[in-house]
Amino acid sequence: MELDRRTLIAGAGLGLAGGALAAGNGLVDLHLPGGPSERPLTPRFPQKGDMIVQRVRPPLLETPFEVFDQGTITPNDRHFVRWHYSDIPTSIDVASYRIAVHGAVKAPQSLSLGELLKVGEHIEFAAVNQCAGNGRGLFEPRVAGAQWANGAMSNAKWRGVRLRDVLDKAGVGADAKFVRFKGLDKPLVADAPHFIKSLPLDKARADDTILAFAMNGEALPVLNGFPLRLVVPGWFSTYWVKMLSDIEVLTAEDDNFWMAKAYRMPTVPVKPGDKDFPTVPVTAMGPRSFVTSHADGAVVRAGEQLRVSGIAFGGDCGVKEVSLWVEAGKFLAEGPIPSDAPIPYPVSLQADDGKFGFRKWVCDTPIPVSNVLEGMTLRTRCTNTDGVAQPSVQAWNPSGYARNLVEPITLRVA
Ligand SMILES: Nc1nc2c(c(=O)[nH]1)N[C@H]1C(S)=C(S)[C@@H](COP(=O)(O)O)O[C@H]1N2
Ligand SMILES: [Mo]
Repeated sequence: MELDRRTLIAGAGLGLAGGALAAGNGLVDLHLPGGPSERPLTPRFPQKGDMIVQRVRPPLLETPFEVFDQGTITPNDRHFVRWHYSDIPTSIDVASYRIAVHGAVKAPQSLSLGELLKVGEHIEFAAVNQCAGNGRGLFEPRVAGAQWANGAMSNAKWRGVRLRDVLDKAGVGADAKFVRFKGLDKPLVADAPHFIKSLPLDKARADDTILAFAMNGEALPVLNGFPLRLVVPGWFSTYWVKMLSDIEVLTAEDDNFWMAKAYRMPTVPVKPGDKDFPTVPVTAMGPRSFVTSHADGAVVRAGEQLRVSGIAFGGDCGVKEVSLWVEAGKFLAEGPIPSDAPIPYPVSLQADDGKFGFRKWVCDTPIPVSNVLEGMTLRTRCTNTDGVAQPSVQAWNPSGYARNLVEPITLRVA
């Protein structure tokens, strides 16, 4: 791929003027409990198709859920978007772009993209990019932050060079402990903390931690981090620093705001209002699964034979199995799978794109819709290859991170 000598002009700017939304494609109801639930749908962001607008400045764009039914790879123009600050370069001059490697290294580097692409082998794999706050808007009681439904995740084939090869070019010092990453985006106010994230050295040197220059065979969309981003498959995308420009090797744990204060999970049960509880950084993802053939609240006909399918992912390992329970009757509230639940329907896993990607699942038998029902509830549960299954109830946390419980969808019978 020709990345050198290319200047990308991102059109009218990344933080669109509010007026542009008026020319959108209507509203989408995200079925969020406890708050306004409708969001505009617009194709008006550069290199993006129809996306759900959670925020304009900085751009927070959610993938409409039906996209996940169209294939396991999310097209680049439907891949979700999240930035913390709206000062994002709208034009990148690839010829002058440099990646600095410095800190506890023997030979600090300032690499052009051309040089970076030559540091080692290019590898490619599918991996789910999922915001730690995906599904945050579904938490009850409500928590602060972007009110995402479950579309703050996407799957792509990432191609890049191993971070380890880049680190080895600079020669990592014996006292190195963490590696810190920064992109070209900046806070709007001078004293706000630049968005920077760090990985422990062993994760930074892992076989599949890469600096990706391509996504599904094309250059990254500007909003997804053109020309280069960190990809840490299996870990939440807060670590997947976009428009990467600076790599710093540290000799101690990183105490910057985004590591020491933000993106942390309580290690003990907490309730709204609790303070000063112990926390650890969010890191690895857990298993998840979804029905995609039918939307929550969809209307089905009595007598119909439902063909049900969806997607699953294992988190930081592959998918072992997906179970599907169907309960008939009145709408059932969120909660554990009842102990008298019927035997799950048989589910087959489809083609495997590698352990970090979405896996399609299909229910092998048509599910009959009885004509005496008001509705039916479908629940799916993924168990990953480490034997970890989605929980049926999940502890609340104040930032709404790492949601992965079994989420029922209800179908209305007409
Ligand atoms: N440079 C930079 N990289 C970043 C962020 C950011 O604000 N700036 N946000 C992170 C977070 S929290 C998420 S969820 C992902 C989103 O990646 P995407 O926009 O490609 O979907 O980018 C990550 N990388
Ligand atoms: Mo995120």
